[in-house]
Amino acid sequence: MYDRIVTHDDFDGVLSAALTGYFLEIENITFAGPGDIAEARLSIGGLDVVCDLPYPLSCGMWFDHHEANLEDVALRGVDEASIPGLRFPAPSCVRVVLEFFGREFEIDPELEEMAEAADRIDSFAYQSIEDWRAARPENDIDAAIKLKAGRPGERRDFLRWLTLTLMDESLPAVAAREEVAGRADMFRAEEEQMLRLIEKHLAYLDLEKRIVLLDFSGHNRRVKVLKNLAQLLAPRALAVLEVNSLFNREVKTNDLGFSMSLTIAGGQEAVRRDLGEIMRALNIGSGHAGAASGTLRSGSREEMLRGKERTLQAVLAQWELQGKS
Ligand SMILES: [Mn+2]
Repeated sequence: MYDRIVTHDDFDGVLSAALTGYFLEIENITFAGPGDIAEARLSIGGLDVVCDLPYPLSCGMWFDHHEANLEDVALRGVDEASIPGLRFPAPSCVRVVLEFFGREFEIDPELEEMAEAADRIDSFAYQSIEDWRAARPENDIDAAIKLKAGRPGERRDFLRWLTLTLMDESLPAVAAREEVAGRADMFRAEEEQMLRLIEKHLAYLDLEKRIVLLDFSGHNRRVKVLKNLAQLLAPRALAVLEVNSLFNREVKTNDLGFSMSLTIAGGQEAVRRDLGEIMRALNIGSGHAGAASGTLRSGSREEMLRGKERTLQAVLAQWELQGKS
């Protein structure tokens, strides 16, 4: 009935595809990002099962856990209940997939463990920094997925192999495979480099040092770091705010991207912050409570520099305001 799975190219997407493919006996997998769907860069039809991605123009079956994607479908006037598959807000898409197939098949404990791993990784739900960095099979697999380096097509081939292997083997068995361990080691070397770059730029937005500020807008080339790593250097910070220049192809523009996320400590604070609300209050973007982003467009370099300062102060003011309510 279905002959292909189109899934998100992250840990949750790979596991969602492995489970869906296992139950529906599909081995043809295509990987995509949310932007590929939003901009319709892929042709998707009635024979496709879509996992962990926004709803395309149409598809055969859809599994998702992102609340914003459900709201989008409602806004487009599509009757969500008429789409085969299952959607509900959950920490991971694997959770949704398992719930769906659990209605028809018996779910063994190994699959439940996969859902717990996907929940932790996709919602960044950790008790502490040690808990986040702990040696767990899922963390090795996640690291191997995140590695971007390699010849063209190498990552896609790896993701396809990984998905098929996860249909037959447990997380610990897959994590022990040489293909996974080798890529995980390479990713950890990349992480070390990111940490060094973060260390060089580490500053704070506020005097109390609750918000780490990583301003890469002085760079003439695109900077790619995982801002989550900043909390290894600033374990008591509650949030990380990253500022980047936006590039048009390889040309730096006067536009700035702001992205902000709560640290593990920030997620555990008694005063719950909503970063999406901060971006909306500034009218530069949106997001959810734990992570949000925005864009500031400027006509000149001077305007950009003034706009950046104004925006940083406004973010801090909104943060303080939320702390009082
Ligand atoms: Mn997901």
